[in-house]
Amino acid sequence: MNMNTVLDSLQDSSVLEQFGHKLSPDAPLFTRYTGNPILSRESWPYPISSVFNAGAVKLADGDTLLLCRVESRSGLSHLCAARSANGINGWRIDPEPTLVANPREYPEELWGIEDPRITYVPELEKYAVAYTSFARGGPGVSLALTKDFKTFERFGVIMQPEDKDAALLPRRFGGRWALIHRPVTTLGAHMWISYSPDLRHWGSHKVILEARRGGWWDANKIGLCSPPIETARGWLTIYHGVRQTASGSIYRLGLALFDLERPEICLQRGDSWVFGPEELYERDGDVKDVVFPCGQTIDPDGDTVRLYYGAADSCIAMATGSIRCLLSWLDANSSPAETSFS
Ligand code: BMA
Repeated sequence: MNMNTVLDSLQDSSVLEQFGHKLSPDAPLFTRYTGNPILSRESWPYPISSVFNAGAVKLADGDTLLLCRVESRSGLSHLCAARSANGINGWRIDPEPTLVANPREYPEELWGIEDPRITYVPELEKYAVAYTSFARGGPGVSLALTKDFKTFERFGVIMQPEDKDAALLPRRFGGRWALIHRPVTTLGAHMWISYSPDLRHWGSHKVILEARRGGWWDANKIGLCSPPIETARGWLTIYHGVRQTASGSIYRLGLALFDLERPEICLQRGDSWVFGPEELYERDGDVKDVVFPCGQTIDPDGDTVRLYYGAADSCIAMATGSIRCLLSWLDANSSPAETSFS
């Protein structure tokens, strides 16, 4: 992908219009696939309760792989891989669970494993899967490496409870790996970054994005969605904000941009949400009013993002967006992080 060419044309509104995206704050930045949902309980080769919140990656052979959170009828979750040549239909789903909790060796997985985020790490020639492990102490962050999504090298819990919504960045910064995650501390439910020399020992923890307060759409609780997208201008990051209302919470998505070489620095943060529950499959289900992406793939044009998201904790849907348009929207609709009236 030639990101410079992409950015040269950023200011050219005709290019943006070609992609069907307008820059008005009200214009949708993501377009839902008309055949949504793309995967649901009925698609599964074995009995399940629901399938949602999938990590996503484009494999070397061109297939799209979704590592789906599957909730079985016990209520506990495991992960199951689905592969497709076009990333939309024709899914080949593993006939049995792909990665299951192993509480005997990893007691932090007693109540299942959830919400994987996948990062391909060129230095290791492996995929890193950061997922939520759930047990008596609450949710924590666990890590596993894999080459083929058949066998996994487990690292166990790398961030103790209460912590979730984690993804590894694909390369080192000053020799150290970087993990974005969302611990809940007395400070609140904010996004943090931590660094490690070996993927096992983590430190240099810093808050990188705070939940706003009061009436904001992303007040009190935010978290990383899919792994940040590397662009020439920085790490383009989709995060969720949880709005508490009298009739429950609403999970919506916002955008932020972090410095390419110092990913703890937030360069821009959007002033409003850019995607939220609207369609029936997002508004109604096991948990109402939830859109929850854990992964995306980028098309060969280097610009089109396919966002895979769990809808209402009941099925998996897909929406497309344009990296150029998302960055341009941030330019037009963000304030510096420190002046965000929180
Ligand atoms: C979050 C996570 C997600 C879930 C969402 C809505 O806290 O547990 O897995 O999709 O809540 O229920």
